[in-house]
Parts: sequence; structure tokens; C-alpha cells
Amino acid sequence: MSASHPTTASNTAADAAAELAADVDAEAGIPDQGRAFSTEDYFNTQRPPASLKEKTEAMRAFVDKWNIDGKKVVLVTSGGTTVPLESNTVRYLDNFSAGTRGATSAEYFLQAGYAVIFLHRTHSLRPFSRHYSHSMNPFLDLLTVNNGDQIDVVPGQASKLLPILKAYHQAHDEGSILSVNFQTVNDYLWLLRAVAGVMAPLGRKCMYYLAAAVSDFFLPDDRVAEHKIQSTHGALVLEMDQVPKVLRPLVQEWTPEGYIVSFKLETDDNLLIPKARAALARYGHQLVIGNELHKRKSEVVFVERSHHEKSRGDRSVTGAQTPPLASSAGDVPGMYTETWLRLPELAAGRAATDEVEIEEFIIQALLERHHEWIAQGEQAQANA
Ligand code: PAZ
Repeated sequence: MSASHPTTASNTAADAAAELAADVDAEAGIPDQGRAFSTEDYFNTQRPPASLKEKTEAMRAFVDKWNIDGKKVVLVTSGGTTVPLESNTVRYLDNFSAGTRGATSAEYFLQAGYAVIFLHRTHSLRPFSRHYSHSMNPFLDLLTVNNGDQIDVVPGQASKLLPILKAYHQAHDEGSILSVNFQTVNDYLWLLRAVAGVMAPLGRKCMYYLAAAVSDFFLPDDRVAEHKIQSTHGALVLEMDQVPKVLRPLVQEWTPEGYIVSFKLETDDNLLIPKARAALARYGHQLVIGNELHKRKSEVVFVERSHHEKSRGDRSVTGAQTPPLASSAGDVPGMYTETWLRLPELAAGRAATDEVEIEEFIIQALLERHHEWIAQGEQAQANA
């Protein structure tokens, strides 16, 4: 992979500006290192996954059913994406994401009455079963053999399992969750475009909660080896291309009325807010949730346009320009607001034995915002 981005501990606001500029070049089709694909070029040149049609039809049937019932629908994306090095894939590049954020959030959305399309990485954590993952809480440890041939739940475990099991059965009996899997970044991009097309008719009643950790780099089909790469050829040198920034067409073309929440992950706290603001300025969506890798389970920051900026018009975008660093670093007073959610404060007052998860509070805060987004749309229609 070409080392085009500085990633040392000395990352500064200037590095952030350089990175933003590189992102914009990529969107404009200006090569940095390797080719840069526009979204259009990407879908014109990269092969769709074999299961695309079947998955799209399943998503369409799900959305149609809940649209008739007037339920709100959320797309939750979850887990990491791979970049295969061979088409008969032995090796691939991957990232750290286990899918905890997505799987946990999906449960809280269901609890709040949403229908959920759970677009997840194959074998990453899933709603409900995540509580009993093989590494954290192996399910065989919950069971005990009684009288030689009966299986019982270990005392103390049944009371924890019961609410999870009930919520699991409720969601499956109602059909309020549809799980769709992806593996590669290519699968993810095709499925995201397809699901956006399917959800667009829901208008403001749909939300996008984009928690998947999507690779920024990929190998185009024409540079992927067919068979296992042989070590006899010496060192392996890879040059990867930049994945197109599909947030732009998602917001502006594929689903112009959806409430869109993207996530921004950084390992340097200082970059979180400038990069979240830059994403909002560039794509014009509603909310970026920033999280730092090591603290992601205990604190996140909501970055959004301030109330008076929102009321200047939905989806106000600055176009393909990189916002000047002054604005991305927050030098335009009052343009953006940041709201931190921190677990110790949020969990104050809860019993020490309660397992409190930050996603409960994230979803609670989103429900209000989505409600307001829908109400604004209704108001605009009434005024028209
Ligand atoms: O899957 P997980 O719970 O281990 O991690 C969640 C996360 C950090 C991937 C997510 O909160 C996030 O920030 N997703 C977007 C990552 C990015 O592409 O910036």
C-alpha cells in the first residue's frame, strides 16, 4: 500500500488539511498515488457481487412491508471490510472492527420500534447473539448437564439470558430485522448503493447509521491476481487505489431525504472534530459521530451544524471544495456544535451491576434528532 498519509504521532492540523485535500483530489479524480476512481467510474468498472440481485430484492420486500405499516426503517452498517489480494482469495487486507457498535446499536433501534436492515460483515458480531460470543462469553459455559441427560442453564445465567432471548424472538417473529452480509469493500459499496435505492421512497422516515469500518483503499479488479500469489516471486509490493467517497452521492443523489449519520474514527483525538466538521461541510449530511479508537466504547462526540445553520437549509453543502482549515478547525464561531457523550456521566445513577452501553445513549439522542428531521419535512410540505 502506498504510504500517502502521514500517520505518525506528530499528526497536526496541517496534516489533517493535507489529508482533506488528498480526499478532495480523489473525489475530483486527481490521482495521488495510484488511480483515483470517481463513484461513477467505480461502478462502471468493478464487478458487482454475485448475490447483489437476490439481496436487493430481499431488502426491497422488507422496506415495502414496513413502509405500508408506517414504521421507520434504519440501515445499520457494521464490521470491517476486506480487500482481497487474489480472486481465488487466500489473502486479504482487513481492519480491526468486530461489529460491536453496529450489533449493539441495532438492538436499541429495535427496542425503539424501528425496522432494521443490518448490513454486516460476514462472521462479525450480530444483534442478540453478540452477548454470547465465543471469546467473551462462550455459550457452552452457560449450560450444565443435569441428571446425566438433561440440559439446564447455569443458575444466575437464566435471568440475564431471558430478556435477550425475548427481544431476539420478538424481532424475528415480527420480521423487524433483516440481516444482509458483505465481505469485501466492493460488496459493501454495491450493497450500500442498492439499499439506498430501495430505502429512498421512505423519504425522511429512513435513517442511515454508517458504523462499518470501510477500507479507504482497494485493488481494482484488473489488478487482482487470479491465483494465490507465490512467494517465489520475491517481495510483495502493493499499490492500492482510493475507494471513492460514496457519502457524497448517498447524500445528494441516492437518498436525498434520509437522515444520515456517519462515523469518523481517529487515533489522534486532535483530528476528530476538524475531520468530522470537514465531512459535514463537504457532504452536507446531518451528523457525524466521532470516536477515538481506544475510547470508542466509553465516549463519542456528536458533531452537527448548529441550529441556526440547519435552519438555513437542509443539506447545505460547500461542494467539492475542501473547507479551509480555519473552518474545519472550528474558527467559524457558532457554525457547528459538538456534544460529547461520556459513559461514566451517562451511567451515573444506574446500579453498579447494570451493564451500561454507550449505544443506548447514542440511539436515544438520535431518536430525537430523527423525529425533528421528520417533523421539519412535514412542516415544509404543509407550507408548500
Ligand atoms: O466495530 P467496533 O465496535 O469494533 O468499532 C466501531 C467503529 C470504531 C468501527 C465505528 O464506531 C466507526 O467509527 N466506524 C467508522 C470508521 C471509519 O471509517 O472512520
